[in-house]
Amino acid sequence: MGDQIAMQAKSKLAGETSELASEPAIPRHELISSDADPQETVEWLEAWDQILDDKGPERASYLLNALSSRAHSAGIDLPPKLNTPYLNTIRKEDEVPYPGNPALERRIKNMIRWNAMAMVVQQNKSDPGIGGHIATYASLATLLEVGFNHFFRGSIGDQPGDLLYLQGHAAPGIYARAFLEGRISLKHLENFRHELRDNPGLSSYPHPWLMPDFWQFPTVSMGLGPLNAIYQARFMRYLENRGLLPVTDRKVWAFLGDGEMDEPESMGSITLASRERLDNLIFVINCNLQRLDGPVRGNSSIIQELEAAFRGAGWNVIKVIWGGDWDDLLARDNSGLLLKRMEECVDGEFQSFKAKGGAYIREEFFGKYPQLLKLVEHLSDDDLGNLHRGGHDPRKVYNAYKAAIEYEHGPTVILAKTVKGYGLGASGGEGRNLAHQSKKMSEEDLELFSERFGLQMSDEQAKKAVFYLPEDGCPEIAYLHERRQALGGYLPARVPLAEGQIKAPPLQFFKEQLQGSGDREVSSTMAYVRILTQLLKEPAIGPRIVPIIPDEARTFGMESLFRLVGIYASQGQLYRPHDADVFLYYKEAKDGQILEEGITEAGSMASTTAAGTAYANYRIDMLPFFTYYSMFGFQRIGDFIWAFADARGKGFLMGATAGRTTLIGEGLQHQDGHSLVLASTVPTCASYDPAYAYELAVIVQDGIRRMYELREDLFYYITVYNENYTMPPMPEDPAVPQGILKGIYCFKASSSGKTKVQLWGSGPMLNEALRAQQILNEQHKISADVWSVTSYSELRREALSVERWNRLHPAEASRKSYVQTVAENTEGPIIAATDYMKIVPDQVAPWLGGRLTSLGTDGFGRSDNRENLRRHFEVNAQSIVAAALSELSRLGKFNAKKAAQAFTELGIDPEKKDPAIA
Ligand SMILES: Cc1ncc(C[n+]2csc(CCOP(=O)(O)OP(=O)(O)O)c2C)c(N)n1
Ligand SMILES: [Mg+2]
Repeated sequence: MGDQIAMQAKSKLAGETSELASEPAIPRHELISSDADPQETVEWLEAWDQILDDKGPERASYLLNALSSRAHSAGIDLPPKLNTPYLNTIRKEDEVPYPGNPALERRIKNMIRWNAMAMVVQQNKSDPGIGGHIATYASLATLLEVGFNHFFRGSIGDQPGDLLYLQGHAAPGIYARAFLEGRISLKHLENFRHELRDNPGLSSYPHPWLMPDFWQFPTVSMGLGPLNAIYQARFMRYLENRGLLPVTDRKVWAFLGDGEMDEPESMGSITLASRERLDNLIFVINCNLQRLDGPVRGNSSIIQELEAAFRGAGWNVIKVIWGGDWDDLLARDNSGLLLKRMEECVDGEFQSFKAKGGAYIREEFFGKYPQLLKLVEHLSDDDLGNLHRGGHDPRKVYNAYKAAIEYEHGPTVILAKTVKGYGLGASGGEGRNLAHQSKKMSEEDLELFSERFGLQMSDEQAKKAVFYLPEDGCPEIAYLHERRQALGGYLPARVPLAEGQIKAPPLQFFKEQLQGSGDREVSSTMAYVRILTQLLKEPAIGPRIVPIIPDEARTFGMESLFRLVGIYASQGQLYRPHDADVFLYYKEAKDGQILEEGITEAGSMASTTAAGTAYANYRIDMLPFFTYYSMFGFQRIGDFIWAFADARGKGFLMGATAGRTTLIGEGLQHQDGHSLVLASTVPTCASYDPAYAYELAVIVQDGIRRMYELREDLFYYITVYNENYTMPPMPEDPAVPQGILKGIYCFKASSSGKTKVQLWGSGPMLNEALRAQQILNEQHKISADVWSVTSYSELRREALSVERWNRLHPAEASRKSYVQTVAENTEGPIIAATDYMKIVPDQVAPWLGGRLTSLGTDGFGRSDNRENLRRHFEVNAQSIVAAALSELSRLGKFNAKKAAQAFTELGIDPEKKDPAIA
């Protein structure tokens, strides 16, 4: 390829008119990449070297910049230089020696290597198919152990220490270390991936939900770790800049897979990290060149690709490619051919070198150039096979970490080249495409492994992959504890606040909402913004609130908050905003409170996660309110929300512009009729669909109480709409608040009448139910009770738990769920209307004895006004009336012919196309 370009360049320069003339023009920078006058080049380079020697790097760099500007003004398009040579970034001359006791550390690491492998191999012998991974940790061991022995801080003074995001598939290695530290028992190791036993074992991957004292961050779904780590580092600065957290040099370390970097979330926010100069953030990308199926970039170089992307984004990039045993070869190679060979090999070849061993490396790597063969003639094939990659050399890794923590201008990424399945042999998949899924090893490879890593055990023990149990008080274990104590404690560890720091205000605090809006028509979104504003102004709770918005504040009428509490901007406001003269100007401030994230729901959720788990990571209670377009929540970033739940996150997700018929005009992509369905799938998510301001106040007040005072691990999803109507005062019945929280209460009973029907409404559909109540009464003499259903999913959860109890206690008197009790005390068919899918009310159908008819918004949305949308989806008052008449007719309580006639008057077309498939 390079030669071809050079040839093309030469012929172009010579003005030849060959067939090349018809080919696309060669970019200028490729023309200048061929050396037309080597002698002249050498002279220039020597002159520059001289300046570097005499006047230092600053002057040398100045001159290069000046030349580059000159070239630019002469119209010469220099190639963007985002890559450095395929060498370690830190030169050998600049390295510091390895501190500590490398020999002891190596033995500790080898014990961990062995046990991490043994726990997976053993499990799969006794319980085939239980799974687990051995190859990921094998490639990562040195990268982690250097960190554990010298860098990762368990605490910083009285502050929590560094935050570690770990590759999920390397969990066995983390457990194996915790075992040596005495933090988990042998029984735990023996029951890896067997969590449901008398002696429960260890979870497959990092899950704070399952191991709440141990794991901090759920990472195993690829891409969550990198994005969450970036926003975590930013949130740390936010807390510091707002004076809520003392400034420390705590770091966020994120250990990531090279394959994982393909997830769009992984790299999607890297410019935020550099823009915010997050020097508290270190990415370590374990470049073992493989993912699950095969090479990450067989035909090119993942390290060079990542280097260019991160450098382009303004990160400090440190490449750790070659181990120390290459230093001598590089130093002795005067031809430059070794670097050339390193650079011309693609990752697929590097993988083969490791899979096929020393003789192959000699022939295929060094053998390409006779000079290189000569360079290694003193080395045996075994020596060549054992030439280390940088990520397996503690000294190289130590120097990279040291440089990373000392770098003060922004985030650092370390690109460490490793071998997937390092040391596991052919059966364990070392360097092979099957490495990721390998869970078993041959007896021969187990023996080789134990020999290679100097484990003191018999061949028989090795073949059985028994756990390595160091003796009490052996120097390795003493050293391991000594290092961790020097670094402030053990990691990972999750130590949440025992007692809450936020108290819910009394319900009366929200008297504005409880009193109703009088004649004023407002939306539930406006009511919510008032609630948020009141809370922000309340000194006892206000500063702990984190309003998070993905560029939609004006849509929701939240712009008054800009002025009230300011938008967080780490550099303050460096410009005078154009609207500075206006009261509600766009105020950015270093201690601003709002996280105005721009158009990233994923980033906003990552901020929500950092805020809603701050009680565990920083031991400070923070209360996020993440307000977003409801359509772009659960369905777009569901996996981040799932991880938030796993991390025991607290806070409020506010799905604004909710409802498939309430949000008008926007159409199919925007009208949300299913986020409540998706929300119901998350076990710790309490979702509500309130209609009125006082319902919202009751839910928010109780939510704060449960999450922050009672320390329950849950979060809330609440839909808020943009339809304006008068907000009634809260009914006087003292049972109403409990009904709101449980999910249903009677809002307006009928005056007694002979034929009865129950109308259930949620969100703005409650008003449609009230209109239907009137029509039924006035035109058909049917009396309808109207109920507000604030949460079908909460009703269902309670009903399921009661049903389960009944199932498990057949000999005892059966209990009744709340929804069943409510329904049994009423008469007639139940017509439920929702702006969400019919399956939302259907959640409680099993306990309603066939009485339920659900009207909902199944199908794709449309652009139109509310009236037409509600007619289209058959959820308007007329459709509710028609459904009531239809059900009563079938029960023989209403004349069917009259019902059909009423349909015509109501404007119902029985032959209309089903909106569910329209
Ligand atoms: C979102 C998501 N998709 C797919 C997977 C399944 N998966 C687990 S590990 C893996 C490959 C990981 O490769 P890499 O990131 O390079 O890590 P390595 O084990 O090589 O260090 C895949 C595809 C997952 N965990 N998450
Ligand atoms: Mg990989």
